[in-house]
Amino acid sequence: MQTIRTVCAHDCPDMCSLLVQVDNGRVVRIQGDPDHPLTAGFACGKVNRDMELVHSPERLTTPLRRTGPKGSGTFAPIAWGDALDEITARWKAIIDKDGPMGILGYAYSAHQGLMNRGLMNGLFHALGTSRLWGGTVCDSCAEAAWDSVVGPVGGADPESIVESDLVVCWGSDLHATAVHLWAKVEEARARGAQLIVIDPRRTRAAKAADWYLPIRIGTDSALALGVMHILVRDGKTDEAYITSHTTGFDRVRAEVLPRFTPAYTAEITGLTESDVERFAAMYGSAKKSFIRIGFGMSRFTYGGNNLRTVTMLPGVTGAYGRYGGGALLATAASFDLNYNAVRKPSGPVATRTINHLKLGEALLTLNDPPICALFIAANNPAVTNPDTTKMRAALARDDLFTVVHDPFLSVTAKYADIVLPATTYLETEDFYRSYGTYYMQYGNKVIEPRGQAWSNIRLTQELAKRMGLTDPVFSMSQPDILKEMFRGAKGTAAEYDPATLPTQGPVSIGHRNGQEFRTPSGKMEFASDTLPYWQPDPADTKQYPLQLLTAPGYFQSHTAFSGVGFLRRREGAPYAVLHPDDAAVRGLTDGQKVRLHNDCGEIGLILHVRDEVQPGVILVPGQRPDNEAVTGTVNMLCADTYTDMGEGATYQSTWLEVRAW
Ligand SMILES: Nc1nc2c(c(=O)[nH]1)N[C@H]1C(S)=C(S)[C@@H](COP(=O)(O)OP(=O)(O)OC[C@H]3O[C@@H](n4cnc5c(=O)[nH]c(N)nc54)[C@H](O)[C@@H]3O)O[C@H]1N2
Ligand SMILES: Nc1nc2c(c(=O)[nH]1)N[C@H]1C(S)=C(S)[C@@H](COP(=O)(O)OP(=O)(O)OC[C@H]3O[C@@H](n4cnc5c(=O)[nH]c(N)nc54)[C@H](O)[C@@H]3O)O[C@H]1N2
Ligand code: SF4
Ligand SMILES: [Mo]
Repeated sequence: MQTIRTVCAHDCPDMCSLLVQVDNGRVVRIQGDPDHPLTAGFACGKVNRDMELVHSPERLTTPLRRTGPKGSGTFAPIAWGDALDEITARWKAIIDKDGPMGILGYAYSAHQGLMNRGLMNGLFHALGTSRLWGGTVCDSCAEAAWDSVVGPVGGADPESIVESDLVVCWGSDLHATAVHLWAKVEEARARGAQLIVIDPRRTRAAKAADWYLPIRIGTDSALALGVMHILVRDGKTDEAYITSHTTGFDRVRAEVLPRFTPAYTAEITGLTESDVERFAAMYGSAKKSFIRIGFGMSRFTYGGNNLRTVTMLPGVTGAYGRYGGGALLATAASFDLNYNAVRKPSGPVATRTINHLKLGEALLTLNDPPICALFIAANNPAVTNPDTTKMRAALARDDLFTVVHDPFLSVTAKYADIVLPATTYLETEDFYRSYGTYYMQYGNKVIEPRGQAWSNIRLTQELAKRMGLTDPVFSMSQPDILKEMFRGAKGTAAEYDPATLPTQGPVSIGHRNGQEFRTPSGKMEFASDTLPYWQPDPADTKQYPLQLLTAPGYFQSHTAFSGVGFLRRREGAPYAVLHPDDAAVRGLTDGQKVRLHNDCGEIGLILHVRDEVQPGVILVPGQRPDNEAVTGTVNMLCADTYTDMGEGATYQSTWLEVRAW
């Protein structure tokens, strides 16, 4: 029996350090590393079952070539050499005929390792293919909104939360998406901090909070403005901080806040006037208020405005200046590593960029040249992209040569011409920096690849060689690539020696200096382009009565764990949650099969009737593959329209009706 330390590579802000026990080449136990201050000795309920993921009987073991229609999932095994010959021959033919822009290839976020993800994108960058603007399905709106206020820089250190006196968990279900931060919240509460949860769903975190505010979906900017109104009215603003560290507040104060009276705020948000008053009073009197902002509030037409307005609150009270206070959306922007060494080793400065959430649209409509070859690693857009019906129609194109690299036969892989078996993170070596904490860490390989699986790195380097690329990173070992990422690195990260990192365990670049602002003015900006506002969502045409709320599953993360039978059963059959009043008027009862439908499509799920959501809202947790549901998947109901900032996905600007199946 051997214990090996590695890093969890799943798309999760915690980026845990893990201790993995291996016996005879098999993973037998996974625990959290007690020497990582945030992991603090425990892994989440998904990852402590990752031996079932890595040894799942559903893993792909060999490359496959399609033998039936696209989408049918009928394949025959082929040899790696034959698969690679076919891929490179097809790519070279397209490049000869149309140039490299006829190809689109990418790796997305299911492997968070900087090399397993970055180097694969570097391959397509070097080839000069069309490029994916990844992440518009996730955080591009939230990031643009945050950056407009604070600049491209990380937020408050999650470890500082233990010194906070008021924690506001705003649009983020820490019980699902950041359990280790939750543990810190509990520590803060033990020292006297209050916890407020603001979420349209009565989440597990909400149930455990000191106070839960069941906000109406999509109205967060109104609440933030209402709070500012009261802080100004009651003289609770920190004028010295506002003057020295921020710009634009005078305009917000004069032109926006007068309208956001407690009564108007209550009317928009669905909260009571006294709740708005009480929240503002608590926020205004806290010295070190810490807001954990989640992406949930950004997934609407005006989601960017929602998130940026919430981001402004700590500027009004000066909490941004105090350790233990401020706001945290993400941290990744503060790791100033030389990412280009892997992501952009060579290749033209610009080619053609395709928005991730419009992938289906691009495959169906782009010309000059059309996209004739698609390569996807670590992403399952046939389930997780909005308008999955369009996405699948695009993947079904007969003249599209599609390669999917994945440990499992995902729904997307079923549309591929060639499927390549990928390793999981436990079978690779990589370097990680968290997006929700300030830790970086080198992750060791724990076991040899299962079956004939190849890591993203190995596949990238082999494809690069066959395509004639000569950039040195395509033939370097991981420790050597790491050195390239630190060449030209800046800030605190640059103080570490890449030669010693592989054996060093977790290291933090966190500090106690208060929020840094990387805006054009160098200050926190209340009015970058436009003033903050609240407006009703134009996607609500009043044709359908229920608004969609999507939230992470507790035992699933998108589709990444769908190969683990235990977790599938824990999560249960894909379901929708309706308030008892809405169920009663439709004559629907708990446990029955229902049909959710709108102009985009229809799906079949199991109904749960609970007051976990407010009337007028229907919650569908996670994005589950069709074969687990009665029929279909939630993104068949969502349009591929853009948010106001960052061209992100608007999953929740979706209205629908529900009927008995
Ligand atoms: N278990 C689990 N963990 C995960 C994931 C998962 O799917 N499952 N996904 C991972 C990934 S890729 C990401 S990006 C992160 C995302 O993690 P988070 O940033 O936490 O974001 P979301 O998943 O968008 O939603 C979080 C919460 O926002 C709430 N919400 C929705 N609309 C609104 C609104 O209008 N206002 C407010 N105040 N709240 C709202 C939802 O009810 C939900 O509780 O989590 C990661 N971790
Ligand atoms: N309705 C709705 N839709 C959403 C969201 C929502 O809140 N609501 N959230 C969005 C968000 S935040 C995100 S980030 C996206 C996530 O969307 P996806 O990126 O599609 O996430 P997964 O379903 O986890 O798919 C990742 C795939 O990568 C594979 N994989 C895992 N590890 C590796 C590896 O090491 N190498 C390779 N090659 N493959 C690997 C997994 O088996 C899986 O098939 O979904 C978005 N979709
Ligand atoms: S909490 Fe997140 S980082 Fe930690 S083990 Fe679970 S998925 Fe991995
Ligand atoms: Mo995400």
